[in-house]
Amino acid sequence: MSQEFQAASEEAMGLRAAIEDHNYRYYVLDDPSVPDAEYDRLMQRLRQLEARFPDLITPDSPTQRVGAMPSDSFETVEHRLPMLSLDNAFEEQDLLDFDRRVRDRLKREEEVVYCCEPKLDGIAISVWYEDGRLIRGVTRGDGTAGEDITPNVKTVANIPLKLRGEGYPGTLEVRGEIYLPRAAFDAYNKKALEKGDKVFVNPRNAAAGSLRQLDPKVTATRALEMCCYSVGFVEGGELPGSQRQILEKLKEWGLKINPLTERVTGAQACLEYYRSIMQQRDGLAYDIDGVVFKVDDLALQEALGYVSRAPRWAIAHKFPAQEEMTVLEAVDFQVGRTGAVTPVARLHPVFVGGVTVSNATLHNMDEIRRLDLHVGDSVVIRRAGDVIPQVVSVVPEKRPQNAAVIQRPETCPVCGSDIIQLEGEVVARCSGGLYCAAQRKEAIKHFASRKAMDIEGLGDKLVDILIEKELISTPASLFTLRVADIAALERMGQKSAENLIKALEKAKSTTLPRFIFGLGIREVGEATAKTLANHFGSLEKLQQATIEDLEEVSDIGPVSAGHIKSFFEQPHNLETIEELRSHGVHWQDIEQVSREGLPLDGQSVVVTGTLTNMTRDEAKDLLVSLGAKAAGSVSAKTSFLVAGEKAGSKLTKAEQLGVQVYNEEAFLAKVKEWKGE
Ligand code: 9MJ
Repeated sequence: MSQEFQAASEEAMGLRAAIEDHNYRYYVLDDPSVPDAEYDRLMQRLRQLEARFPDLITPDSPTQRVGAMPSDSFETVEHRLPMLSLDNAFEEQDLLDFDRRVRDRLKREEEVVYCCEPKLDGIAISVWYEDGRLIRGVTRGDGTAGEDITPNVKTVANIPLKLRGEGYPGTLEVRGEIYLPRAAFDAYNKKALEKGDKVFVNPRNAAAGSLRQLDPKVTATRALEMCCYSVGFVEGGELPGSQRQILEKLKEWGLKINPLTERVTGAQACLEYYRSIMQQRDGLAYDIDGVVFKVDDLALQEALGYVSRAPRWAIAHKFPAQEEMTVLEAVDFQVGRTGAVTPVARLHPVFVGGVTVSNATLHNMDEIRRLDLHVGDSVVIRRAGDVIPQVVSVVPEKRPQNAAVIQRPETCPVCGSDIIQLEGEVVARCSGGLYCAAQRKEAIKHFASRKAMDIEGLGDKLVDILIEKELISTPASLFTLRVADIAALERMGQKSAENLIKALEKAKSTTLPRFIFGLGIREVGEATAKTLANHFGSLEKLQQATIEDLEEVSDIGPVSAGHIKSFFEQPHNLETIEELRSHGVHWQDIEQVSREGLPLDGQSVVVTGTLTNMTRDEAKDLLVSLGAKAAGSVSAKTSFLVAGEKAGSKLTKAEQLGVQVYNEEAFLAKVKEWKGE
């Protein structure tokens, strides 16, 4: 036996064991530990070895059967016709080779017509209809036999229990994919997280888990859908002669087919279809992992026939994987503007979702515990669309012995201040405030940003450098910068230094809402800053506002009111504001319209619930134009409450406090009265 054969034999054995293991986890436990791309690679490698050394092929090699064993908790039924899988194309060349093989076999040079379909990433299912009535739903299983999950299939809302129209064969087996739309997946996981239940790593596992429920009532809650793509066993009737026409028939009979299905001519048109669907991928309501091309003409399909696992007349052209496996090399803790300490995964670089990823957010320590993440772990990374990369799971069997538990530091990695996590909060914060360079940096970046002071040319990188060189330390110190300081920095010339100083000069003339937003008070975003500016009219009035005054502002609740109050209680914040003013930062106060003489002068009002004749904001504007102050919450000082439909806690509170309540009708009548109409 050659040494090469011996090595190949050992490798094949290892691959088979690993693949069997993954199959078990995937099909039986609904809990795969590696991404599909990794599984595909193992299979691909095993096929390669077996092709090279055919003696290595064993009857039970995973390459010799279609899928994996069904679990024994449902009854196993044999498929009348096997449910085949599809060969994969990963590169454009693979697809061109496929088209070449098809034409060679058919001995024709003219181009072939293909039916092109998005490849849904769900669970393959066979659904039987007898005389138009659904009698059975079976999973694909190993392709030869699957599990009878009829009660569960019947809960899938878009599968008709009785076919529509006429002309369907007496016996009709329809095949397709059951999947969970992304929105339903997100909603399910959000709830599961809140309840402390197990979350699903992706929509396909959620669909699998939902279909394998022994209690169909549970399946019924999961918002599953089915999309059909072919027929299996047919008796007692005729079907049309092409894939595309069969799909149209299925649609007539009430079964969902994919609306993005297209009939095209030739391999180049297939590649165009592939590119077009890839562009639409992120905007679709469901996950797809590629497209499928099928020779459209059934007579040609028959002429082409099958190889053991798959038809010769179809191929799946896969998209680049959105999930990949890599190694977690370290976890760093980053400090944000408000001191929030966020763990960040440093990864061995991996190509996923079309880019190389080396960092992923881990959100907080709860997330690290939920994932049971250790440094050194192999992890599954998902990057879909423009969403930031996520760590979706750990591959436990790949954990090295020296894998380290991840602990949050006790003190800030940047300034050394204590890190504090308040009871009941998931976020831990550095207590250093503006003493902490990280928080200072973020505060300055926020202050300079477009929607705040809009200092052109002062990007994040430059702020980092200016802080590191100790040229600035607070937003106010920006205005002490001189051309020479900046020009001396690496990659900054005289010209860009002059431009920055000009931009700083220009930014000094600002508006009150921008200035308030730029201060970076917690929970005070752009919209709230505007509301505060309009309500109080000047920074002085805002600074002097009590919690009660603040809570009277529409949309300010007790939490934001508390943050605003404590911001203006910190001496260093007041110093920064004074300094900014002394450097010439200025704005115009907002003139407070005199309310004197208006019918609602001196009254504080609250609007809640849904109004039918106007929006809540329009009602508030109307009240303000009549001299009232529109507040966000009900207190003993509230003059009256306007309560629309579905009013909740504010109405209850008003009733408890004996505050006057108007429903919409009474309110509109009152408005007429106030206006003297
Ligand atoms: C999916 N998954 O969307 C097939 N598929 O056809 C489509 N799968 C298929 N076709 C024959 N659109 C076997 C599998």
